[in-house]
Amino acid sequence: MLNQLVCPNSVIDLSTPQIMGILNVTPDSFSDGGKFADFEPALAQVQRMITDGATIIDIGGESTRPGAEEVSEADELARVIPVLKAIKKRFNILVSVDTSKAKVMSAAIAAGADIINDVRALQNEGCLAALAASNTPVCLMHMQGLPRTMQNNPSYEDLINDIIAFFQQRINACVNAGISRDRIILDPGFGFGKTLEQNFHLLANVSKFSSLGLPILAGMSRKSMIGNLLNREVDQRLAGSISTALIAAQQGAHIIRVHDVQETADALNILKAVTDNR
Ligand code: PT1
Repeated sequence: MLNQLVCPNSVIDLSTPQIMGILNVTPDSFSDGGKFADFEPALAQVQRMITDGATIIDIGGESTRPGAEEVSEADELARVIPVLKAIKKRFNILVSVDTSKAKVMSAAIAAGADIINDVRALQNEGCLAALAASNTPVCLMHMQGLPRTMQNNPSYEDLINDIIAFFQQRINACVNAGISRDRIILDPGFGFGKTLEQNFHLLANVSKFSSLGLPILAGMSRKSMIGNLLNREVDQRLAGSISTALIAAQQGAHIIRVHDVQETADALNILKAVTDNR
């Protein structure tokens, strides 16, 4: 039974869907990256997400939304590691670090990261080795192309089967590198090289990924698939975001990555009451 995920210093209960709260660590979040007081707004946001029901906080220093440019290793380290340390010092909460760079992964693991979340599924140089040197779980996400150009004409032979084949290939690469299967989380990558119709086909078929026997993570919060379907700007996508979260959870997604933790927790608690009283 797929009921938990073992991290080096804790265990994540996966018997009900868990909320991963998104913490934005963009360059302008701090006036002067380094001084502890500069993290107070970020720490206040973490406190709120914990109170609202998040069990994992996801921090990332590289924007991966469509069109985004890559960021240097030095900039990413400077953005992520100090805030990670500050969070782990103040709170007893699991933290995942959203990165595709081996050096950032190693530094994050050394600084107490509980999960590595890689939208490039450990395909960059040195990443398999960085994870193999630890016991930290990793989320392998599917993306076609790279953020800057991924929305230019994405195409698949068969969307779901192509993603499953990609997962099998990356699971094999992990296991061959010494990362055991029970440390792997899978994410089909909503919005990463997929058309509007493909994103909704993916949402309709989240349950298919259960055949791989690993935890599933889904992230659709405030994304273009919601905005373009409903014709809503990014600050008007809450109802759409909650709806997608619930549809994924109902199909067995284990971890839902969201901005709006309190509202998503309410929706998931409604689902839990239905499930518990079936
Ligand atoms: C995700 C994810 C992520 N999404 C995981 N990590 C982002 N594991 C960052 C849009 O279409 O789904 N899973 N890390 C954010 N990326 C995007 C992509 C943001 C697309 C917005 C869009 O608007």
